[in-house]
Amino acid sequence: MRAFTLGFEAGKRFLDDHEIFELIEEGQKQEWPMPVEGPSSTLGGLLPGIEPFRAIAQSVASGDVEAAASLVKMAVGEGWDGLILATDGLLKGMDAISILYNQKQAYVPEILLAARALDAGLEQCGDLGALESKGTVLIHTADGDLHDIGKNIVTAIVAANGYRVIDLGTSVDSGRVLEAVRVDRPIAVLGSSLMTSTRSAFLETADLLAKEGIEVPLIIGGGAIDGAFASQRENMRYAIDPRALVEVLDAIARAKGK
Ligand code: B12
Repeated sequence: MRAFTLGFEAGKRFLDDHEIFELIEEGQKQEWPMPVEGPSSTLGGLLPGIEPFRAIAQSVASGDVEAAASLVKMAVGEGWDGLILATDGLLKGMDAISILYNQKQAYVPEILLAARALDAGLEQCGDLGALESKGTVLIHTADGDLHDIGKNIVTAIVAANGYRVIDLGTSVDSGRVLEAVRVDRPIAVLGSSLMTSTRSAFLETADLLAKEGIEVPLIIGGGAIDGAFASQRENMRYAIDPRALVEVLDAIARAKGK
């Protein structure tokens, strides 16, 4: 059994077909905020230039679950490293569809289908979480925030880099984080927030940990977070993406002699 399971929470897949179709209907009624200004991109221009990464990324970006699984399986069979296929292929596809979304050339259901293809591809990457544990980390999304695709990707990458990741789920309040920190004694708490309305929950969590004399760092990321926001508390840090996060965690683990 892997230490993480992308797209599942408490044993439940995050959205079933019925829920995705409901979202499509809902999305057609919704006014989404305007996209980020800038030149529009094409999918091809956003994908990696070399194979097998390009085809794998394309299968994710186009939400093709079967292709993602079979292309990764084939590449693993040819001797490619599962972690490289994940970071340089599968995740690049997810990045591409996110950029198209920002330019209003893709919509929420396409992001959700891409997340499924990513999940199917990761399943074929081998036992990414089976490395020696460098320490335990807790992950959660900010209180009020239900966006979990990014959190699940971060979970997969951090686990693949040798950490035991305990996923507290979505919309987790500071009291629950404190409780888990006391039980699991992590080397870091990770927080994801995609909404500006929910990110202030991290200030509350950072304050509660400090008030209780707990020295564990709260490392935050996601679309609603930047360095300026994180710098508001001494025990809070920002990581721009999962790779930068792994570097920070490795430094913490090294300082602890791991
Ligand atoms: C998919 C989606 C949804 C899905 C979520 C499904 C799910 N299971 O997650 C649904 C449809 C449910 C949804 C609902 C809503 N959404 Co929404 N959603 C999105 C969307 C389109 C994509 C997010 C996503 O998954 N991206 C793909 C992943 C891979 O990227 P990511 O999350 O950014 O994660 C990466 C990095 O940020 C980073 N990262 C993430 N977390 C962390 C943590 C750490 C520690 C680190 C180091 C890195 C890191 O690493 C990840 C991998 O590279 C975004 C638009 C966007 N461009 O982001 C809007 C967006 C986030 N949603 C938005 C809004 C407003 C809502 C709703 C309020 C809409 C509504 N009217 O109901 C609700 C809120 C529900 C709630 N209470 O949380 C806004 C937020 C605006 C803001 N700045 O506050 C956005 C930005 C859309 C927009 N342009 O306005 N949403």
